[in-house]
Amino acid sequence: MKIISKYYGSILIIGRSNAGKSTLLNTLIGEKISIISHKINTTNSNIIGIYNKNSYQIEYIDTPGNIFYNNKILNSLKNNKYNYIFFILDRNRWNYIEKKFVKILNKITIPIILIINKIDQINNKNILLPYINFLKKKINFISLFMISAKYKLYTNDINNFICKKLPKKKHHYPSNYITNQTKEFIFKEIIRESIIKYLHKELPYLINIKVNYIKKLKNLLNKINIFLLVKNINQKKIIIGKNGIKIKLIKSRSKKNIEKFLKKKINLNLWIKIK
Ligand SMILES: Nc1nc2c(ncn2[C@@H]2O[C@H](COP(=O)(O)OP(=O)(O)OP(=O)(O)O)[C@@H](O)[C@H]2O)c(=O)[nH]1
Ligand SMILES: [Mg+2]
Repeated sequence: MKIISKYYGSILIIGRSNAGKSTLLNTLIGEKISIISHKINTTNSNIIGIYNKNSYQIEYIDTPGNIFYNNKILNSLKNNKYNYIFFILDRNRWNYIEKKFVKILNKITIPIILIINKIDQINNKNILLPYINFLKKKINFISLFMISAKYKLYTNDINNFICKKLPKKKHHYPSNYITNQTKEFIFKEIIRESIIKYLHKELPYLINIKVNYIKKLKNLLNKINIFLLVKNINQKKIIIGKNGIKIKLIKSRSKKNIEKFLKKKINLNLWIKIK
């Protein structure tokens, strides 16, 4: 019997908030598992996406933009838990935030892969060569990709490149897994994404979301009950919006995206409760 070798590796994706880390994770996996928005601090915990192809398996870990005070992530970097690090740059944006990342990265031994994202938004491509020369002086990286995570430009190259660089190792997840998050967690994240989209300022970060997922028998629709727990009546009124418009938008967008994720219709109920 022929024994097929397996290859496995783990990659941490870091970079400033809004650089497109979650967008890239979703593109690499080919499914939306990490939420995205144009506002900052969208991702608030590590999200794992798993890429499977034949004998290769890659664990991609999406992080929140602000990792500077996150001891768990900082320590994991020191402990060489990852095979590679993707440092995502938002076009040629380089200021004190990137400098803070470089300070951390220059202290560790994990190989770094630089990714310049949103190249679809760089009209003057002449800036790229000097920028790359500048980056070479700032940071020690083994490879560089220029991509558009949103429009899936050159993103396939990344998976192919990493597959070739993976060590021979047993797979960590079953081959049909795309994430290790529970369905309830993903539903919660989808709802949070809609809340961030339709509500302003800090309110989305104050709402506590509870999900109750009830699987029904064959012919009946699975039911998802969602509770948005808020502190006071004012917060409740803001979420409901004038004539209930906000809550309707949050509900219909969440339902649509959960159905897209599950690839089936659901019955979704949403309640706002004051704690
Ligand atoms: N034009 C363009 N927009 C992009 C690209 N990649 C991501 N975006 C947009 O950039 C914004 C931020 O994307 P996210 O993926 O949420 O960024 P993030 O780095 O995960 O942000 P945090 O979770 O807050 O750390 C969203 O509006 C995306 O649609 C790209 O390649 N091109
Ligand atoms: Mg994110």
